Amino acid sequence: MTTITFVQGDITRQSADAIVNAANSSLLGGGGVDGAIHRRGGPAILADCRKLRASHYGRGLSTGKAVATTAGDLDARWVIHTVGPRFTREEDRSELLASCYRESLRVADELGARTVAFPAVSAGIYGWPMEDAARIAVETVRATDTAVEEVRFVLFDERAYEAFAAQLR
Ligand code: AR6
Repeated sequence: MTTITFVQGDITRQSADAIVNAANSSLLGGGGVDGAIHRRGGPAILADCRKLRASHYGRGLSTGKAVATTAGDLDARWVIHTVGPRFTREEDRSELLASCYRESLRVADELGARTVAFPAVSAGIYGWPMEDAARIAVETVRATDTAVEEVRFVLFDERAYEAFAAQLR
């Protein structure tokens, strides 16, 4: 039984077994939550990402996939990096966004993570409308069979928090 919780705040301040990063396929960092995770987590995360690139993801991590590294100095054991789709009105990429949540939980299960913190993947720089991003996130987690006991959505601002919390009502 997975409990879904919502908090407003900075995901890099959370304590959890795994913290999910809204990364890009290069795995080499970026802005938004990705930049924040690398800044606060320190260089060990990037070092792990570089190793993964060299060993498995020379062409980058595909959209909708997820992979784990150390969490460095964060209060977590792992960071799970997932690559959300960019939003576009020309094509429905919802399935790729849903895949980010499913794949992240699959990786969490492989690791044995019991608590996993997620940001609103794709809902920042990648432009996904927040209400739709929230619906896909919550519906997908609810429909996923996982041993993770707590999925915590960590929403950066009040608007994001409200959009996610509205999914419970
Ligand atoms: N804690 C929690 N949520 C945060 C934080 C934080 N510290 N910082 C931002 N958010 P984004 P994306 C929220 O842009 O849309 C990067 O350059 C933010 O307000 O981080 O998936 C990557 O390298 C928004 O609601 O990720 C990629 O190139 C949500 O996190 C690209 O951005 C996601 O916003 C990925 O874009």
